[in-house]
Amino acid sequence: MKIQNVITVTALLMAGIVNATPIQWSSAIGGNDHYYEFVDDMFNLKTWAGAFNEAALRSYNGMNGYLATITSQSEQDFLNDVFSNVSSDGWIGGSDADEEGVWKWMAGPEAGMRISIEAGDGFGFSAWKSGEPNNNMGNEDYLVFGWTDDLWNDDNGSNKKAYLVEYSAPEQGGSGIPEPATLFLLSAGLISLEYQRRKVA
Ligand SMILES: [Ca+2]
Ligand SMILES: [Ca+2]
Repeated sequence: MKIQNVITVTALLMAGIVNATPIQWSSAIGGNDHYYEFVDDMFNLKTWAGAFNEAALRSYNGMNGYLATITSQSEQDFLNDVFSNVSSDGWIGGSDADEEGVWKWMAGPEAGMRISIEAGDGFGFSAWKSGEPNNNMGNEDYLVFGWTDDLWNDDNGSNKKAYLVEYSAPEQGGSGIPEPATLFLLSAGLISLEYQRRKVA
């Protein structure tokens, strides 16, 4: 192998997997004490549903992981600040797959909580890019955080490199078992993975 190729491969390997220690949004600075981890792995592309399932299987210091829910401007600002060096778009936990135009958080303590789609609609926080959500091609039901402009877009859910995990203690509502109503738990695959996790826990 040419030396140039070796250098290229080594650089790709070093750049390929960014898996830092989760970072806490501590109550000392007005946070919720949850931890956040940006999982960026070019060798393991994930659909939104795949990222949803992977996040639910992660844990940190006894806290359960889930695809992140960003429910306030201060939470959004904290994440923008902490992950300011991130350049990959990453899945977060919102979807309108159940009902077109009805955006909800699908995971974590806020599972089922509505997400605002326009100012004044009376629902929770959102940080959409201008013109989003646009349900482009009639087929965009999954929420992605765009780290170049720190704003959100609805996307068709196909493969991306990265996703954002949030961790919270069970008493904070961070159950490792997503809401039964959550469509994706009902897939045999996730039930099987959950079973395996319990066996090793
Ligand atoms: Ca959250
Ligand atoms: Ca869109």
